[in-house]
Amino acid sequence: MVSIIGRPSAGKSTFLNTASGETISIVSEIPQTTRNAIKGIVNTSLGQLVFIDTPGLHISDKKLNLKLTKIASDQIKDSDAILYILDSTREHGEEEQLIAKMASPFSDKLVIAINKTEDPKSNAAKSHEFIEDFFPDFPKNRVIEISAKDDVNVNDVLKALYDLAPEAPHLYPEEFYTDQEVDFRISEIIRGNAINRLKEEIPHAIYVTVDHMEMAKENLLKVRAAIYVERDSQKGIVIGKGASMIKDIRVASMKECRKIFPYKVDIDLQVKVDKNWRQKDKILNKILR
Ligand SMILES: Nc1nc2c(ncn2[C@@H]2O[C@H](COP(=O)(O)OP(=O)(O)OP(=O)(O)O)[C@@H](O)[C@H]2O)c(=O)[nH]1
Ligand SMILES: [Mg+2]
Repeated sequence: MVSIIGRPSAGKSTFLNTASGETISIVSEIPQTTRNAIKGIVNTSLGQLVFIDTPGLHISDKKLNLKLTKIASDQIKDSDAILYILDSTREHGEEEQLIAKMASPFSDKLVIAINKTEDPKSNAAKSHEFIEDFFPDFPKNRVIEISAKDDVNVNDVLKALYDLAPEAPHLYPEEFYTDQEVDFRISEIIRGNAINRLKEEIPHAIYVTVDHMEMAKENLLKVRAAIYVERDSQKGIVIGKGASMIKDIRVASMKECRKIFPYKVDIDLQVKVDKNWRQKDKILNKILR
């Protein structure tokens, strides 16, 4: 069991998708895209690694952020190894220091990946300095420069993790690449398509529910789902002019489902308002599993 940790937008979900060769976890430019501890399973000739993609750790005292941070910190203790991903295109500020401090007691089971090194803005030398400051005497072979997006050195990270992993029977059958239920995957696909089309404050203001699923035919799953926003004014933005935005989200989500499920998925998608849901424990407990 490997927990992936790092700041929001460091590339944790991108790493998981590249390592597994599947779209397990949604990726976007918007920080704090991942909200749940999502499992991705990687099987190679060396064995099985079960990754837990955690929400990016972010300093804030807002309820949603506190819950996200707790999800990540709970995972660290329970895992056999930790993959800490640093974004080498950004300054390593206070937030990064807090994560490094949180990870430092676990340096025996840690692999550090310096990500986005293919980007012209990358400053890997600075990242190495940062690592030397916070993890003195850390083994050099467990610090790896990568590009999660372009699949550079991702295999080397896997090898370093296999070296740390205990020998044990497989936790999942080899054909599994995630443990997510169908309804959760569909709701994440819809959320991913929504946040990648919406800008500014909207991505954080949405959550998605799948309210009903039914195999209508042998090869057709019918789904009723809803995108919730926080305010009436946001509803119009998600629906779009002449309902064009919601239609785009629906069609793209159905296409994506078609690629991963062995049947067609027909989605009936509505937009609803749940005022200030980010402050409601009941909703947070439902969507942050
Ligand atoms: N240039 C470059 N961009 C990357 C790389 N890996 C990820 N990104 C981009 O960084 C952004 C964030 O990626 P995610 O994988 O969603 O990051 P995350 O760490 O899972 O973020 P949260 O879930 O919000 O914590 C996306 O726009 C990715 O395309 C990389 O190797 N190089
Ligand atoms: Mg993520």
